[in-house]
Amino acid sequence: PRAIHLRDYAPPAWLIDTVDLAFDLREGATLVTSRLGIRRNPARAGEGPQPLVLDGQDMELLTVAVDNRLLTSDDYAQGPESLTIPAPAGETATVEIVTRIKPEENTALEGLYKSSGNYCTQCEAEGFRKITYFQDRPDVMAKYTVRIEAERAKYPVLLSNGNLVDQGESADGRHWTRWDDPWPKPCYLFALVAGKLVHIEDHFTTRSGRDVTLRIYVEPGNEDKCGHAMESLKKSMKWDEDAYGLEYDLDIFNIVAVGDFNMGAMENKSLNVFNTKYILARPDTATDMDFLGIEAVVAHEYFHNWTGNRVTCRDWFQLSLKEGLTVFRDQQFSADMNSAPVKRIQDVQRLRQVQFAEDAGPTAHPVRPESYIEINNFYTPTVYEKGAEVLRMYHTLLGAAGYRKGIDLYFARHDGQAVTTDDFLAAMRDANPDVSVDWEQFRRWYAQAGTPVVEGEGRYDADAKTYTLTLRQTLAPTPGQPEKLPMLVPVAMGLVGQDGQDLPLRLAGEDAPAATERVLLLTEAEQSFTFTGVASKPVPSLFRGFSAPVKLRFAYTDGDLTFLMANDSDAFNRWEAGQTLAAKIILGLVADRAAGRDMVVPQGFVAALGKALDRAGEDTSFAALALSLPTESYLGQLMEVIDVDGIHAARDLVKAAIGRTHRNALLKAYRDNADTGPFSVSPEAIGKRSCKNACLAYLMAAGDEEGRRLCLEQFRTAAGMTDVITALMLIADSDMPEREDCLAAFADKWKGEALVMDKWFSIQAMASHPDTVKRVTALLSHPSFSIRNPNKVYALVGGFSSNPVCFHAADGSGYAFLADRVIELNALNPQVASRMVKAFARWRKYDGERQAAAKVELERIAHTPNLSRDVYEIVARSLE
Ligand code: BAL
Ligand code: ZN
Repeated sequence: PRAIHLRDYAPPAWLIDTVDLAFDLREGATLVTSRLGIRRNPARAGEGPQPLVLDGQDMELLTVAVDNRLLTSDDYAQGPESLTIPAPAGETATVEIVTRIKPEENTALEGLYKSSGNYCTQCEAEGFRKITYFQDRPDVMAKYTVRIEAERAKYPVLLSNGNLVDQGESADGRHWTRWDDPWPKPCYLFALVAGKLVHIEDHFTTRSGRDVTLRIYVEPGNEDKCGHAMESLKKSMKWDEDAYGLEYDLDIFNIVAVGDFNMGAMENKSLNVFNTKYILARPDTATDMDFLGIEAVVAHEYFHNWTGNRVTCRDWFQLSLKEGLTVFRDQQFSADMNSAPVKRIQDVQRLRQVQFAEDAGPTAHPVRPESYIEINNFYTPTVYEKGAEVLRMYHTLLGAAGYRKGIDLYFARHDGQAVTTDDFLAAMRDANPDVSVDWEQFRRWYAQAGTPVVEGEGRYDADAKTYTLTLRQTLAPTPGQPEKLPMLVPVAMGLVGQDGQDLPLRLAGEDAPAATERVLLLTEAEQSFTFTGVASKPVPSLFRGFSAPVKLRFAYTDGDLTFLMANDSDAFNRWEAGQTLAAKIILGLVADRAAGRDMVVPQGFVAALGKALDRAGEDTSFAALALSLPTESYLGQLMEVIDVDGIHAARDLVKAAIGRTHRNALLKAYRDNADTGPFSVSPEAIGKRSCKNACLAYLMAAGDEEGRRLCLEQFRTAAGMTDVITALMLIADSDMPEREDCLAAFADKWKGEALVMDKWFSIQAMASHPDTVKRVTALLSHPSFSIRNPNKVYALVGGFSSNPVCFHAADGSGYAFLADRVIELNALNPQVASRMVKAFARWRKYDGERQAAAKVELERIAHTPNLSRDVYEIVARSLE
């Protein structure tokens, strides 16, 4: 397969101004007629006549006409993935193409396909080329009209982008609708839905008085699970007006939820298509995390209407232009709707878990990649989550008002255009001429892959009353980037005095003390900052709010960390201090075990966690996070060679010690937070549930009899899914005799609810039992499982491949299981196969025996006939 390079970008020879599509949906063969109004691109005026080269795949070409003249097959050239039409004579032309496609056979779920008997589309990134021949690239923006015709009884609802402008009946029980989207858009935002769907409806009045009809379409029976998504949509629309001054631009906004969907959701203009996972929620079927996920994803897709749709990407290397920005916007929104520190901690947990891991492996790539083989492989944590951190750094460097000026200038300059991350940076820079930031250096956040490491040390001079902070940054080589330059790293920080209060911060040479928190700019490989007038030795609090996506290595003592846990005025860093201490303790135990020494949990650490428990009543959500230990996979990232069993054993031992030592306090906190009143997803109610369940987990880890009784009781009697599923997860991970009965009872109750059954699959896949691989293999034949449904694959196969112990079983059985699934999926759904194979990417971080087993499986996949571009790219990079 051929790589595509950013450096080869050239504007298209032809622009497409209008697209008129007609879909004749019929089982077995759907006809698509596409009428394109094309125009020579003035940007390439000097180059003489250019042919019109269109992308197309997996379809039958029936006819091609240019300016109403039918071409013969001698007139055009058809390649396996293209159609080349000789240069039309004039400056403009009309091209009409008729193709036949078979959505019923489309298991890749890209282009037009069927889900539960309904037609739907997914065109980003390059699905439109499976519907009709087209210049399938985001810098070709056109106005669309769409006619859809289908059998009325089976497909009463026929939707596309924009406004419904006409509808009627045809012969043979068929009917049709016509849609007109007045906003020019790239084809990846095209959408069509046809099916037997019901909807809920609401309205939103924009700040300029436009009445927008909001509809959420679902399969019949799910109407009662759409309320939270609708509320989230209305909140998003209001928030975007208030926070960004951005208003909705049509009279209708439709969402359709489908059960078979590769991604979470898709921001098609005015017709968002969602994975049911991010729409459907009822207290008894969805967890608090599900509710929060729905709020965030509904907001994310809505926010794309401006950041992505009105201003889109010039090419797919610019994906983070819309994704990094839109993730940052949805993070800001969720922080405003819920607890800001809790949201920040959760976002950083995710960044570390998935993005830092990506940055440290063979698939590391910059936020703006330089090349790709398959663009679907670049919808990554780096483009999304690290991209959002880059946006957050603009915000940190410019302040809220400066950031907003940059955003306003970006839209003033680029509304209706397809642009680059450089254009975005230029708008931020030009709107803030007084801010002294080296923007060329800042640009390296887009260009250089890898997670910078910042090492630091502090020196207090008691006589001079100065404190000197020295910071050093390094960035390790990543594939294709052996040499790196220093980054511009914003370090939000404070100095915490011995009384626990933040000290005024005056750098040498400054007159008056500045505030007690400031942002230092680390721009050199090594830099020192000397603070004056520091009365006594402080403890530095660095990267407050996680002000840059780096790894900090600072020589804190256990005492410093315990002090920061209790005193740091920055909530994020209070949590961070606890995590750093926990990681240090657990990895120390891992080393003891590896050296054959007894593992003894230090009582100081257990006592420090007890203090967090004592303060649980002050902020329950924060307490739940403060009580949680770093995950096994994150701990693995901190080791040279990941000691799978050692990490698991040490972490379990620490959990059990905490559970035993603080038994009474845990039981009390559990009971204090047991009653959350009538169901609500308020931050308070969620906080109480997460605190209670964190306590239960420790009691279960200690094998406490009362804890076990409470867990069973919670599983059997709780009304909400958060409590039920947490209890079931703890039971499934235990050796309790009730384990099998509980799992069976849950499946029996929920067998009709696909999303709930996904939870059941993933709980079993993630249990750290020796029989997990056998169980997961057996579950492939369960009537509720289907390898063709992405959510099921993510739950069972994806759940298993994130199981830190069983997937990495020393005998290689976990690796063999995954390889079998990847090979099976490769033929059905390459995108999903590729997501699954990424679990192998960090195979070189494990011991020799595991490396050998993983390599065998990667090579087996590499030799699979008809390997998709998607899987090939990941496997090839992994084996390099
Ligand atoms: N654009 C793909 C789905 C999303 O990021 O919103
Ligand atoms: Zn997005």
